[in-house]
Formats: sequence, structure tokens, C-alpha cells
Amino acid sequence: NAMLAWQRTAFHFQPPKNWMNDPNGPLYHKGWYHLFYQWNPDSAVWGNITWGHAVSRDLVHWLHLPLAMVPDHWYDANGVWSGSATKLPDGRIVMLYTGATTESVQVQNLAEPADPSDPLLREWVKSGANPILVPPPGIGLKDFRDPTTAWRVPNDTAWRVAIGSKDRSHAGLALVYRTADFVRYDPAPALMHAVPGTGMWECVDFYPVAAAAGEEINGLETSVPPGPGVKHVVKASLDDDKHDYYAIGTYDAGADSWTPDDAASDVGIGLRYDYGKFYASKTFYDPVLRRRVLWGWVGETDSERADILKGWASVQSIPRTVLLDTKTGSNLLQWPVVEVENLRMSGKSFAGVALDRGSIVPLDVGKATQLDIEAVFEVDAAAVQGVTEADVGFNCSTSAGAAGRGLLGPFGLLVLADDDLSEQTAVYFYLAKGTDGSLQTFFCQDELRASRANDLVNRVYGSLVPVLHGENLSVRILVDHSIVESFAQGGRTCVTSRVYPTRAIYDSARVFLFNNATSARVTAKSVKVWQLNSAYIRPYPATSL
Ligand code: DQQ
Repeated sequence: NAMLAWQRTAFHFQPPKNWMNDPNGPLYHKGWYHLFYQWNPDSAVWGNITWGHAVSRDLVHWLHLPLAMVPDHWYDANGVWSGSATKLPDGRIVMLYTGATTESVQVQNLAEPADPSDPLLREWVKSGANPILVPPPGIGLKDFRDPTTAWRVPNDTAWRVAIGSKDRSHAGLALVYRTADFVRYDPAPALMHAVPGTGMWECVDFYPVAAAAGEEINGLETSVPPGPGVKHVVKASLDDDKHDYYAIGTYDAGADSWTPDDAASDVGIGLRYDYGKFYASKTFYDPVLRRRVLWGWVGETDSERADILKGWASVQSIPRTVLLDTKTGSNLLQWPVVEVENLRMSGKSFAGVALDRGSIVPLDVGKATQLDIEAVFEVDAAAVQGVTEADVGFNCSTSAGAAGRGLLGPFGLLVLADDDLSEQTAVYFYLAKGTDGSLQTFFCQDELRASRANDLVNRVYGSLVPVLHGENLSVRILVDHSIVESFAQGGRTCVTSRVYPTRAIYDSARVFLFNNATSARVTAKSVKVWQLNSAYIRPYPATSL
């Protein structure tokens, strides 16, 4: 079926077939980026979880390798679940992961490469000491999973590892353990952090970000200690609502505890990495380009039946660099890794496109199924001034989407649209204005008209995006067949959608600018649209390495 075949992505990472979920153990080793992932060898739905493995020179082109780990011991018989890699200073590579035992108890296990001198790290050996950690008293046997990358603190030789859980009152939490040898572990005296009401924390991540002027452009290695110019991020994947939440705060290395800068936007109740489909993410430090790179699992929003028909489910997000936004101080910046730009082929530029109220302008960009778009918008200041109140209390997800008309929004782009707009995915800004003159900018992505198929969960996703004085509104959009990944204001707010058009496919896909505001005139100051080449994602064995 040509429609289903079209949905396969061209430059997002995918296994050759079947079900994939969380990214696991990303690391850099001897010239290669390694990605492991939760994979079902048998079908396009979750189950029989093993670790798939692939390597890349540039985080864009991939070579699939043999499975790294399969459920072959009592302590992981029900699944080799998520985990993280740690590179020790002596070159040793330690992989910690969760095993679901024969009784479905969640335990932590240790594995290491059979031959660390193999740049491809093809063979993994599970420790004879497994399991190296079992659920502690007071923690449910099925609420103890997904060890982080380990880190060290000053004046102590022991490594630290965090593990996600929840308590009996439904608080989500991160536990910390200390270990000298990765075999024996002691619980830290206190929790790293807990947030009432947030439920099970899956795939906790913990890492430093640079906060000092001049330093903020680089990522930090995981063991960089707290101090002036360093902040620490805690991320949890909330099992209750399947979103990845982060908060920025301060790590107390003596107590192994962490405190958010702003308690009102704590982990699980505040900011998300992505307001769309993006879950169970994990970062790693890339020593070559001195950056922290984020991977996230982007699942399907079509039916299980459709997944079985097409024979696969899920992609990984484009790897994103993560930095602290030192201009706002209150959020991270996520941006596609720079190597993605090497896929850019022919580009088209448009400048000063006037978007009057209620207008739709087609952009002649040629083929429009694999695109990289950068657009900058300016809203007519007089129009904003002239409005006393507009859409106070606006919310992307409860709004009517791009079809709704407000005084100062929506305006932006339609991608994966067909000529008569019977299908379209809208990526847009929407301004709200209070009677006190305050402006709020929302960044939304509307899937409601993305497809005429009827087996889909389509939503309007999005959130507030900080816009500082004097800034234009800017967006970067990656379109890759069935995924639209969008980054507003340099990556302050991100939204990822899976979409399944039935008409806006192959040569029928188009791009439009639109402005559906009733009061604001908008100018698309600059729009650049590149065709993106397909990445090589080759099966193993490859003829050329
Ligand atoms: N996926 C894994 C778990 C993790 C969950 C199992 C998050 O380790 O908590 O496939 O998607």
C-alpha cells in the first residue's frame, strides 16, 4: 500500500522493522556514536523487549548492528528494559539497565562490552553479579527502573546513579545510589527529589548545564560539579501522562539532593521538553563537539492495526543539542544537531511576504515531504497596540486549532498540505493580550486536519514560548513524511507530531503560509525551505564501513 509505505521516515532513525520505544545507553566511542533502543524482534507492538543497536559517524547516517542484549537470564527474562551508559576515566564502559525478572520484578543489572577495543562494541556481557540492585523497602516491586548515566562528585571516589520510582502516596521520585565498583551499591541518605502527585518517574535524566556567559554554548560532561556558572537539570518521563518534564535547579553534591529554581514549575508540573509526541528521552555528552545531545522516542498516534499493517512502529527524534537558555535563565534550548544541515539540498528563500488577515499563501518549494524550514515572522505593532484584550486564558490544546480565529493569531505555516487544503498540519504562533498590556505568545501545532484517516488520535499541541523584547517570532520545522518536529524561538518551546496524510503525500505535498488572525497583519520576514536528502540507514553487515 503506497500510502503506508510513504509514512516511513527518511532521516529519522528507525530499525529495519517492528516495534521500537525508548532510546538507551547513547554514547560516543572511538569515532562512533552508539544508539541502543528498546525493540521487539517479533512484531510491531510492544513486547519481548531486547536492545537494538546502531552506530553512526555523525548522528544522521546509521549502520544497524546485531542485537546488543536479549532477555536470556532470569533477571531480565521479561525484558531488557531501559538503561544508560557511563564511560569511566580509564576507558571502561559500564551499562546499567533494568531487567524485568521472571516474576516481573524490576531489578537493575550491569553489562559491559566483551571487547572495549572494538569501536563498534558489538558484543555485550552481562555481569555474573546481576542483579546488582533490587527494589528497596517501601518501593513497589514494579516501580523501580531506568538507571541514569553515573556521575562523580568532588572529594569522593564513589559514583552516583539515579533511579526513578514513586511512593505510596503517588509522589514521583528519583532515588540515588552510590557505588565504587558498579557491583555493590549504597542508597544515598536522602531522595534526590520527589514531587507529590506526579506518579511513577520513568527514564530519569540528570545533568549539568553551563550558565556562565561565554560558556553557555557548550554542553557539560555529566560529572561537572555544581558551582558558580553551573545548573543541574532533572528530567522525568511521567508514566501517568506520557510526557517528558524537566526543571532547572541546584544540585547539592554532599547530600545528593536537588532543588528546583522555581518550585512552581518543578519536575512533572512545569516545563516539557516537547509538547507533542516525545517520551522516555535521554541525553549523553559528546566529547568531540562538546555538546549534550538529547534523544527522544516518538511513538505512533495511528492505530495498532495500522502499525501491524505497515510492519513498524515509532521513530527516534532528531538528536537535539541541549543548552541552558541564559537569556531567559528559565528554560532549555533544544536544536537539531548541526549535522542535519549536511542533508540540505536545494533551498528556496522568500522575503517580506505580507500575510493579511485571513490569508493563505502557497510557497513554491518543489517536493515537500522531506524539508528543513526556517521562518521569521513580524506582527504589525500597530495592530497589537490597537487591541485592548485578546484571548486571555488561551491554551493550544483546548483551542479550535488553526481554524479558530483570534485577534492576534493564529499565523504560521501549513506543512504536509494538499492543494485544496483538505489535509494540513498547522505550525503557528498565537498571541494573547491582557488588559494590563501584557503579551503572551503561544506556539502550537494542530493535527486536527492532518489526515482524512479515521483511526487517529489527533490533537492541538503546544504551550507558551518566551519572547524577549525586540525579538521576532521564529520557527524551525523538520518535515519527514509522517513526522513534523518544530522548534520555536531557537528551541525554547518544541512540538513534535506524527501525522498520517492520505492525500498530501508524494508529489501532492505542499507548504503554505497563513494568517488567520482577524486583527493582526503579519509579515513573513524571511522563509527558507531546504529539501533534505535521505540519510543512509544501512542493514548489517555493510559492505563498506
Ligand atoms: N520503557 C521501558 C521501561 C521504561 C519505559 C520498557 C518507558 O524501562 O520505564 O520498554 O517508556
